Amino acid sequence: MLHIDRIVLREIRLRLKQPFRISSGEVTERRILLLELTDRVGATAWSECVAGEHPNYSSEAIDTAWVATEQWVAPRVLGRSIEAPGDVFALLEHDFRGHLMAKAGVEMGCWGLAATQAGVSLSTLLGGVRERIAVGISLGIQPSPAALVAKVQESLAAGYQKVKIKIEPGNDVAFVRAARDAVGPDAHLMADANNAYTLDDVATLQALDELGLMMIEQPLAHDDLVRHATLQRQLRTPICLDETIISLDRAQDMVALGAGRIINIKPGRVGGFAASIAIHDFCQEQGIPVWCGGMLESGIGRAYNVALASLPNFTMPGDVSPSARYWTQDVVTPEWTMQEGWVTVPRATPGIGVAIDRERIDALTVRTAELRA
Ligand code: OSB
Ligand code: MG
Repeated sequence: MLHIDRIVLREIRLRLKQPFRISSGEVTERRILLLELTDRVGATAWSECVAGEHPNYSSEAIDTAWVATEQWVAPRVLGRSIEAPGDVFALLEHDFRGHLMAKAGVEMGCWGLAATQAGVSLSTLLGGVRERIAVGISLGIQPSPAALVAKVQESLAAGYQKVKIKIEPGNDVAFVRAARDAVGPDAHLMADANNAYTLDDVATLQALDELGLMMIEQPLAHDDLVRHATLQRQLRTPICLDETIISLDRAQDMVALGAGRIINIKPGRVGGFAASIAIHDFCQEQGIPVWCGGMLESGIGRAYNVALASLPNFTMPGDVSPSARYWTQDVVTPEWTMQEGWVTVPRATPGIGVAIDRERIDALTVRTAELRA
Protein backbone atom coordinates (compact mmCIF):
# COMPACT_ATOMS: atom_id res chain seq x y z
CA MET A 1 0.00 0.00 0.00
CA LEU A 2 1.27 3.46 -0.94
CA HIS A 3 0.36 6.52 1.06
CA ILE A 4 2.38 9.52 -0.08
CA ASP A 5 2.27 12.56 2.18
CA ARG A 6 4.86 14.79 0.61
CA ILE A 7 6.55 15.41 -2.72
CA VAL A 8 9.45 17.83 -3.00
CA LEU A 9 10.27 19.16 -6.46
CA ARG A 10 13.71 20.47 -7.28
CA GLU A 11 15.30 21.82 -10.38
CA ILE A 12 19.00 21.10 -10.67
CA ARG A 13 21.37 22.25 -13.40
CA LEU A 14 23.94 19.77 -14.65
CA ARG A 15 26.43 20.74 -17.33
CA LEU A 16 27.11 18.11 -19.96
CA LYS A 17 30.79 17.36 -20.60
CA GLN A 18 30.09 18.08 -24.25
CA PRO A 19 27.10 19.75 -25.90
CA PHE A 20 24.63 17.25 -27.36
CA ARG A 21 23.05 18.24 -30.67
CA ILE A 22 20.12 16.53 -32.36
CA SER A 23 18.19 17.70 -35.44
CA SER A 24 15.70 19.66 -33.32
CA GLY A 25 18.06 21.42 -30.90
CA GLU A 26 21.20 21.44 -28.78
CA VAL A 27 21.72 20.98 -25.02
CA THR A 28 24.79 22.17 -23.13
CA GLU A 29 23.38 22.21 -19.62
CA ARG A 30 20.56 19.92 -18.51
CA ARG A 31 17.86 21.52 -16.41
CA ILE A 32 16.56 18.47 -14.54
CA LEU A 33 13.41 18.13 -12.46
CA LEU A 34 13.94 15.76 -9.53
CA LEU A 35 11.21 14.53 -7.21
CA GLU A 36 11.50 13.23 -3.67
CA LEU A 37 8.45 11.27 -2.52
CA THR A 38 7.88 10.60 1.18
CA ASP A 39 5.31 8.19 2.54
CA ARG A 40 3.35 8.20 5.79
CA VAL A 41 6.08 6.35 7.72
CA GLY A 42 8.90 8.48 6.37
CA ALA A 43 10.25 6.19 3.64
CA THR A 44 11.49 8.15 0.65
CA ALA A 45 12.23 7.62 -3.02
CA TRP A 46 13.76 9.94 -5.61
CA SER A 47 12.69 10.06 -9.22
CA GLU A 48 13.33 12.21 -12.29
CA CYS A 49 11.12 13.91 -14.85
CA VAL A 50 12.86 13.75 -18.23
CA ALA A 51 11.34 16.85 -19.86
CA GLY A 52 13.99 19.05 -21.48
CA GLU A 53 14.39 22.80 -21.42
CA HIS A 54 12.55 23.36 -24.71
CA PRO A 55 9.53 21.59 -26.25
CA ASN A 56 11.55 20.30 -29.23
CA TYR A 57 11.41 16.57 -28.47
CA SER A 58 7.80 16.53 -27.29
CA SER A 59 5.39 19.30 -26.34
CA GLU A 60 6.56 19.11 -22.73
CA ALA A 61 9.36 21.11 -21.16
CA ILE A 62 10.66 21.34 -17.61
CA ASP A 63 8.62 24.47 -16.92
CA THR A 64 5.35 22.92 -18.11
CA ALA A 65 6.14 19.70 -16.23
CA TRP A 66 6.78 21.67 -13.05
CA VAL A 67 3.37 23.34 -13.26
CA ALA A 68 1.60 20.14 -14.30
CA THR A 69 3.15 18.21 -11.42
CA GLU A 70 2.30 20.90 -8.89
CA GLN A 71 -1.22 21.63 -10.12
CA TRP A 72 -2.60 18.34 -11.36
CA VAL A 73 -0.34 15.30 -11.00
CA ALA A 74 0.78 15.44 -7.37
CA PRO A 75 -2.69 16.32 -6.01
CA ARG A 76 -4.04 13.07 -7.49
CA VAL A 77 -1.71 10.90 -5.41
CA LEU A 78 -0.95 12.94 -2.30
CA GLY A 79 -2.82 11.73 0.80
CA ARG A 80 -4.44 8.91 -1.09
CA SER A 81 -4.19 5.21 -0.28
CA ILE A 82 -3.02 3.45 -3.40
CA GLU A 83 -3.00 -0.34 -3.49
CA ALA A 84 -0.03 -0.78 -5.80
CA PRO A 85 2.21 1.33 -8.06
CA GLY A 86 0.58 -0.30 -11.09
CA ASP A 87 -2.61 1.60 -10.18
CA VAL A 88 -1.09 5.08 -10.41
CA PHE A 89 -1.13 5.42 -14.21
CA ALA A 90 -4.91 4.95 -14.44
CA LEU A 91 -5.38 7.47 -11.64
CA LEU A 92 -3.34 10.01 -13.59
CA GLU A 93 -4.89 9.30 -16.98
CA HIS A 94 -8.54 9.76 -16.00
CA ASP A 95 -9.80 12.98 -17.64
CA PHE A 96 -6.25 14.29 -17.79
CA ARG A 97 -4.75 14.59 -21.26
CA GLY A 98 -1.08 14.65 -22.06
CA HIS A 99 1.70 15.77 -19.70
CA LEU A 100 3.08 12.24 -19.86
CA MET A 101 6.57 13.17 -18.68
CA ALA A 102 5.14 14.98 -15.66
CA LYS A 103 2.94 11.97 -14.91
CA ALA A 104 5.87 9.59 -15.36
CA GLY A 105 8.00 11.46 -12.81
CA VAL A 106 5.43 10.75 -10.11
CA GLU A 107 4.36 7.33 -11.38
CA MET A 108 7.91 6.01 -11.51
CA GLY A 109 8.64 7.50 -8.10
CA CYS A 110 5.74 5.40 -6.78
CA TRP A 111 7.41 2.26 -8.17
CA GLY A 112 10.70 3.33 -6.58
CA LEU A 113 8.98 3.87 -3.26
CA ALA A 114 7.16 0.53 -3.49
CA ALA A 115 10.47 -1.25 -4.15
CA THR A 116 12.03 0.46 -1.13
CA GLN A 117 9.05 -0.49 1.05
CA ALA A 118 9.12 -4.10 -0.11
CA GLY A 119 12.89 -4.34 0.36
CA VAL A 120 13.41 -5.52 -3.22
CA SER A 121 15.22 -4.01 -6.17
CA LEU A 122 13.24 -1.94 -8.65
CA SER A 123 14.22 -4.47 -11.32
CA THR A 124 12.72 -7.30 -9.29
CA LEU A 125 9.53 -5.36 -8.65
CA LEU A 126 9.10 -4.73 -12.39
CA GLY A 127 9.63 -8.37 -13.31
CA GLY A 128 13.16 -7.86 -14.62
CA VAL A 129 15.27 -10.91 -15.37
CA ARG A 130 18.62 -9.53 -16.55
CA GLU A 131 21.73 -9.21 -14.38
CA ARG A 132 23.30 -6.77 -16.83
CA ILE A 133 22.18 -4.50 -19.65
CA ALA A 134 23.85 -4.14 -23.06
CA VAL A 135 24.87 -0.52 -23.58
CA GLY A 136 24.79 1.59 -26.71
CA ILE A 137 25.89 5.19 -27.14
CA SER A 138 23.96 8.01 -28.81
CA LEU A 139 26.30 10.43 -30.59
CA GLY A 140 25.08 13.95 -31.25
CA ILE A 141 25.49 15.57 -34.67
CA GLN A 142 29.21 16.19 -35.26
CA PRO A 143 30.84 19.06 -37.17
CA SER A 144 32.23 16.79 -39.91
CA PRO A 145 32.28 13.18 -41.10
CA ALA A 146 35.88 12.91 -39.87
CA ALA A 147 34.87 14.08 -36.39
CA LEU A 148 32.06 11.53 -36.38
CA VAL A 149 34.39 8.73 -37.47
CA ALA A 150 36.71 9.51 -34.54
CA LYS A 151 33.77 9.39 -32.10
CA VAL A 152 32.42 6.15 -33.52
CA GLN A 153 35.83 4.46 -33.34
CA GLU A 154 36.36 5.71 -29.80
CA SER A 155 32.91 4.40 -28.79
CA LEU A 156 33.47 0.94 -30.23
CA ALA A 157 36.91 0.80 -28.59
CA ALA A 158 35.26 1.68 -25.26
CA GLY A 159 33.04 -1.40 -25.65
CA TYR A 160 29.71 0.14 -26.63
CA GLN A 161 27.57 -2.54 -28.28
CA LYS A 162 25.66 -0.16 -30.54
CA VAL A 163 26.45 3.29 -31.89
CA LYS A 164 23.59 5.60 -32.72
CA ILE A 165 24.40 8.47 -35.05
CA LYS A 166 22.19 11.54 -34.96
CA ILE A 167 21.40 12.84 -38.43
CA GLU A 168 19.60 15.72 -40.11
CA PRO A 169 19.21 16.82 -43.75
CA GLY A 170 22.64 17.78 -45.05
CA ASN A 171 24.42 15.88 -42.28
CA ASP A 172 23.38 12.36 -43.06
CA VAL A 173 24.50 9.99 -45.83
CA ALA A 174 28.11 11.23 -46.07
CA PHE A 175 28.46 11.07 -42.28
CA VAL A 176 26.99 7.59 -41.86
CA ARG A 177 28.84 6.25 -44.90
CA ALA A 178 32.16 7.57 -43.55
CA ALA A 179 31.44 5.82 -40.24
CA ARG A 180 30.50 2.58 -41.97
CA ASP A 181 33.58 2.64 -44.21
CA ALA A 182 35.81 3.26 -41.19
CA VAL A 183 34.48 0.52 -38.91
CA GLY A 184 33.47 -2.20 -41.36
CA PRO A 185 30.25 -4.04 -42.17
CA ASP A 186 29.77 -5.85 -38.84
CA ALA A 187 29.75 -2.86 -36.47
CA HIS A 188 26.35 -2.20 -34.94
CA LEU A 189 25.45 1.23 -36.28
CA MET A 190 22.10 2.99 -36.46
CA ALA A 191 20.81 6.48 -37.21
CA ASP A 192 18.30 8.72 -35.40
CA ALA A 193 16.70 11.65 -37.25
CA ASN A 194 14.36 13.01 -34.56
CA ASN A 195 11.68 13.82 -37.17
CA ALA A 196 13.89 15.78 -39.53
CA TYR A 197 12.67 14.22 -42.81
CA THR A 198 9.52 13.99 -44.91
CA LEU A 199 8.46 11.64 -47.68
CA ASP A 200 10.12 14.08 -50.10
CA ASP A 201 13.41 12.76 -48.71
CA VAL A 202 12.89 9.12 -49.68
CA ALA A 203 15.99 9.15 -51.91
CA THR A 204 18.19 10.18 -48.97
CA LEU A 205 16.61 7.57 -46.72
CA GLN A 206 17.10 4.92 -49.41
CA ALA A 207 20.79 5.87 -49.57
CA LEU A 208 20.96 5.22 -45.81
CA ASP A 209 19.20 1.93 -46.47
CA GLU A 210 22.36 0.74 -48.29
CA LEU A 211 24.60 1.23 -45.25
CA GLY A 212 23.70 -1.86 -43.24
CA LEU A 213 22.14 -0.03 -40.30
CA MET A 214 20.44 -1.96 -37.49
CA MET A 215 17.57 0.51 -37.74
CA ILE A 216 16.65 4.09 -38.61
CA GLU A 217 14.96 5.83 -35.69
CA GLN A 218 12.06 8.23 -36.12
CA PRO A 219 12.83 9.71 -39.55
CA LEU A 220 9.43 11.40 -39.98
CA ALA A 221 7.12 13.60 -37.93
CA HIS A 222 6.68 12.96 -34.21
CA ASP A 223 3.01 12.06 -34.49
CA ASP A 224 2.87 10.43 -37.91
CA LEU A 225 2.32 6.68 -38.25
CA VAL A 226 0.78 6.60 -41.72
CA ARG A 227 3.77 8.11 -43.54
CA HIS A 228 6.18 5.95 -41.56
CA ALA A 229 4.23 2.95 -42.90
CA THR A 230 4.62 4.27 -46.46
CA LEU A 231 8.34 4.74 -45.87
CA GLN A 232 8.86 1.34 -44.23
CA ARG A 233 7.50 -0.31 -47.39
CA GLN A 234 10.34 1.36 -49.33
CA LEU A 235 13.17 0.42 -46.95
CA ARG A 236 14.76 -2.89 -45.95
CA THR A 237 16.23 -1.32 -42.83
CA PRO A 238 13.78 -1.56 -39.92
CA ILE A 239 12.26 1.72 -38.80
CA CYS A 240 12.39 2.18 -35.02
CA LEU A 241 9.83 4.55 -33.58
CA ASP A 242 10.62 6.80 -30.62
CA GLU A 243 8.62 10.07 -30.46
CA THR A 244 5.45 8.54 -31.98
CA ILE A 245 5.03 5.80 -29.39
CA ILE A 246 3.38 7.64 -26.52
CA SER A 247 1.07 4.78 -25.46
CA LEU A 248 0.21 1.10 -25.85
CA ASP A 249 -2.40 2.13 -28.43
CA ARG A 250 0.24 3.78 -30.59
CA ALA A 251 2.43 0.66 -30.37
CA GLN A 252 -0.54 -1.41 -31.52
CA ASP A 253 -1.18 1.07 -34.35
CA MET A 254 2.46 0.82 -35.43
CA VAL A 255 2.13 -2.93 -35.80
CA ALA A 256 -1.29 -2.75 -37.47
CA LEU A 257 -0.04 -0.24 -40.04
CA GLY A 258 3.45 -1.64 -40.51
CA ALA A 259 4.86 1.76 -39.54
CA GLY A 260 7.95 0.31 -37.85
CA ARG A 261 9.54 -2.93 -36.67
CA ILE A 262 11.34 -1.90 -33.46
CA ILE A 263 10.37 0.35 -30.55
CA ASN A 264 12.57 2.55 -28.40
CA ILE A 265 10.79 2.62 -25.03
CA LYS A 266 11.42 5.69 -22.89
CA PRO A 267 9.32 5.44 -19.75
CA GLY A 268 9.08 9.23 -19.46
CA ARG A 269 7.54 9.49 -22.93
CA VAL A 270 4.71 7.03 -22.24
CA GLY A 271 3.68 8.15 -18.74
CA GLY A 272 5.82 5.78 -16.71
CA PHE A 273 6.38 2.12 -15.98
CA ALA A 274 2.84 0.69 -16.23
CA ALA A 275 2.58 1.86 -19.84
CA SER A 276 6.19 0.82 -20.55
CA ILE A 277 5.50 -2.70 -19.30
CA ALA A 278 2.27 -2.90 -21.31
CA ILE A 279 4.13 -1.87 -24.49
CA HIS A 280 6.96 -4.29 -23.66
CA ASP A 281 4.53 -7.19 -23.19
CA PHE A 282 2.61 -6.39 -26.37
CA CYS A 283 5.83 -6.16 -28.40
CA GLN A 284 7.03 -9.45 -26.97
CA GLU A 285 3.82 -11.16 -28.12
CA GLN A 286 4.20 -9.58 -31.56
CA GLY A 287 7.88 -10.43 -32.00
CA ILE A 288 8.85 -6.74 -31.97
CA PRO A 289 12.21 -6.11 -30.25
CA VAL A 290 12.42 -3.16 -27.87
CA TRP A 291 15.29 -1.26 -26.29
CA CYS A 292 15.48 1.44 -23.66
CA GLY A 293 16.08 4.97 -24.90
CA GLY A 294 17.58 7.81 -22.92
CA MET A 295 16.91 11.50 -22.32
CA LEU A 296 20.31 12.53 -20.96
CA GLU A 297 19.14 11.55 -17.48
CA SER A 298 21.06 12.06 -14.26
CA GLY A 299 21.99 8.95 -12.31
CA ILE A 300 18.49 8.95 -10.78
CA GLY A 301 16.59 8.67 -14.05
CA ARG A 302 19.25 6.22 -15.23
CA ALA A 303 18.42 3.90 -12.30
CA TYR A 304 14.85 3.67 -13.57
CA ASN A 305 15.97 3.04 -17.16
CA VAL A 306 18.36 0.29 -16.09
CA ALA A 307 15.63 -1.43 -14.06
CA LEU A 308 13.20 -1.27 -16.99
CA ALA A 309 15.79 -2.56 -19.46
CA SER A 310 16.16 -5.70 -17.34
CA LEU A 311 12.79 -6.97 -18.65
CA PRO A 312 13.06 -9.92 -21.03
CA ASN A 313 12.08 -8.31 -24.36
CA PHE A 314 14.69 -5.54 -24.06
CA THR A 315 16.86 -7.53 -26.47
CA MET A 316 18.80 -4.66 -28.06
CA PRO A 317 21.41 -2.38 -26.43
CA GLY A 318 19.87 0.65 -24.73
CA ASP A 319 20.93 4.32 -24.68
CA VAL A 320 22.04 3.83 -21.08
CA SER A 321 25.60 5.14 -21.12
CA PRO A 322 27.52 5.34 -17.85
CA SER A 323 27.55 8.56 -15.77
CA ALA A 324 31.02 9.62 -16.95
CA ARG A 325 29.84 9.86 -20.55
CA TYR A 326 27.65 12.80 -19.56
CA TRP A 327 28.86 14.41 -16.33
CA THR A 328 32.08 15.25 -14.52
CA GLN A 329 30.23 14.11 -11.40
CA ASP A 330 26.81 12.46 -11.12
CA VAL A 331 24.27 12.95 -8.32
CA VAL A 332 24.27 9.31 -7.14
CA THR A 333 26.73 6.93 -5.47
CA PRO A 334 28.04 4.75 -6.82
CA GLU A 335 27.97 6.37 -10.23
CA TRP A 336 26.78 4.23 -13.14
CA THR A 337 29.70 2.47 -14.81
CA MET A 338 30.13 0.27 -17.85
CA GLN A 339 32.25 -2.88 -18.05
CA GLU A 340 33.01 -4.07 -21.57
CA GLY A 341 29.76 -2.67 -22.88
CA TRP A 342 27.56 -3.82 -20.00
CA VAL A 343 26.00 -2.02 -17.06
CA THR A 344 25.20 -4.14 -14.01
CA VAL A 345 21.61 -4.17 -12.75
CA PRO A 346 21.74 -3.59 -8.98
CA ARG A 347 19.40 -6.48 -8.22
CA ALA A 348 20.71 -7.10 -4.71
CA THR A 349 20.03 -3.54 -3.52
CA PRO A 350 16.52 -2.59 -2.36
CA GLY A 351 14.91 0.38 -4.12
CA ILE A 352 16.47 2.15 -7.09
CA GLY A 353 19.90 0.68 -6.37
CA VAL A 354 21.98 3.82 -5.93
CA ALA A 355 22.28 6.30 -3.06
CA ILE A 356 21.40 9.98 -3.53
CA ASP A 357 24.24 12.47 -3.10
CA ARG A 358 22.19 15.03 -1.22
CA GLU A 359 25.00 17.48 -0.72
CA ARG A 360 25.71 17.59 -4.41
CA ILE A 361 22.04 17.93 -5.25
CA ASP A 362 21.69 20.78 -2.75
CA ALA A 363 24.62 22.54 -4.38
CA LEU A 364 23.06 22.17 -7.85
CA THR A 365 19.48 23.12 -6.87
CA VAL A 366 18.08 26.37 -8.29
CA ARG A 367 14.46 26.07 -7.12
CA THR A 368 12.30 23.84 -4.95
CA ALA A 369 8.63 23.36 -4.12
CA GLU A 370 7.16 21.31 -1.31
CA LEU A 371 3.82 19.69 -2.05
CA ARG A 372 1.73 18.16 0.73
CA ALA A 373 -1.51 16.28 1.05
O1 OSB B 1 15.91 10.82 -29.67
O2 OSB B 1 16.69 9.36 -28.39
C1 OSB B 1 16.53 10.54 -28.66
C2 OSB B 1 18.35 12.73 -26.11
C3 OSB B 1 17.46 13.77 -25.97
C4 OSB B 1 16.30 13.75 -26.72
C5 OSB B 1 16.05 12.71 -27.62
C6 OSB B 1 16.95 11.66 -27.75
C7 OSB B 1 18.13 11.68 -27.00
C8 OSB B 1 19.18 10.69 -27.10
C9 OSB B 1 20.12 10.59 -25.93
O3 OSB B 1 19.37 10.02 -28.09
C10 OSB B 1 20.30 9.23 -25.40
C11 OSB B 1 21.03 9.28 -24.07
O4 OSB B 1 20.40 9.60 -23.04
O5 OSB B 1 22.22 8.99 -24.06
MG1 MG C 1 15.26 9.09 -30.63
